[in-house]
Amino acid sequence: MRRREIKRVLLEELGDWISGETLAESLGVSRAAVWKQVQSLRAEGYDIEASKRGYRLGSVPDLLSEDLVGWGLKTRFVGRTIFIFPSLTSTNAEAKSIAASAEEGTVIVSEVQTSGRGRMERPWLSPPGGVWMSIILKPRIHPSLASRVNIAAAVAAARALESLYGLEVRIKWPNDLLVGEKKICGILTEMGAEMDQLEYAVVGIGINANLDPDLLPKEWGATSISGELDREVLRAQLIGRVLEEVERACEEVDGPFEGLLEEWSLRSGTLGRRVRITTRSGEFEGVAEALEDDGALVVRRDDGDMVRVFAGDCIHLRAGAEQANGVSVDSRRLGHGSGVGYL
Ligand code: BT5
Repeated sequence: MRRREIKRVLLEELGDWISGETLAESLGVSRAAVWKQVQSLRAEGYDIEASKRGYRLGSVPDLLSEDLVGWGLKTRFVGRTIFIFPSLTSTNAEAKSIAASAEEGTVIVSEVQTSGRGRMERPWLSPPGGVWMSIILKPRIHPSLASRVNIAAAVAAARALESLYGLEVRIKWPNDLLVGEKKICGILTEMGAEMDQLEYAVVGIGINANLDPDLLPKEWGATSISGELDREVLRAQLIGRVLEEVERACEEVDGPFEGLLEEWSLRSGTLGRRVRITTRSGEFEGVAEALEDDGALVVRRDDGDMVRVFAGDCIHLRAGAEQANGVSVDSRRLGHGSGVGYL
């Protein structure tokens, strides 16, 4: 506890000297006790200088701890309870096991996942250095609108990567974040529901933060933040920013949703693009035209038919003449009348 307190005070004064006496007094311990805790913080990797002027925290290591993630976190409920594990099979599995009774906003983070999952039971490789986390949300919405949570999470993660690192991130329907054509983040939202209300949504977010993209199979076309920036980032800070953005975006999930839908559309790398869609009932090509507020992607098939796709895979084909600039994001203009099929 004392170590945690000392860490908190040093973090608050990051880069500035604080005397041993002040530290000892404010924490009600002896100066010798402060020194002992400083030694063990150093052993954890904290760069703490000591001189006649006292102590100074020079830099923060890329460690994941509840207090580093929670430090300065500006949220009302998301991330107020955080559990960090050295290893889990999957943060989504852990989150689902406690979701029904957990407080809304509870977050599960793991340094590695031994059995990380993508959609349709596909594997999600989760070595050390990444951000693998799940957030338990409980929006008061009908289960048919659960995709809104996924849309909000994608926008939130994109905002976080852009605002912290200036990365130009595009959203690929339904749940990938890409830099260029390379996947940097995947999102898996799972839910529990009653007949007429969502009980919980577990939003699993995997971000390739500090990892060498060459460790991932080349055919996946993946990248990482450190690969793009050529430097490592502080994952605790990244998690904090994602949590803040998730809370902000989620405020819109059970209200008017047009704003988020529009932002998703503007950040989309899929709309206006020629795509190949694979669903359980088959495969077809066309041009992605719009996203609807239930998460459906509207695709204009080559025969002119409009198809609404709720679940499936989407491959971006060549960026050619079909790449529309300023695609209309008003999905209502498509209507629900004849010519619009469902998949
Ligand atoms: C996704 O699925 O993109 C959702 C991934 C969600 C991962 C998070 S991590 C925290 C939480 N806990 C979990 O167990 N999962 C969530 P999908 O669209 O189905 O993409 C899966 C495909 O992405 C795989 O078949 C691979 O081709 C590729 N892939 C696997 N690991 C990757 C990685 N680290 N980076 C980029 N691509 C990867």
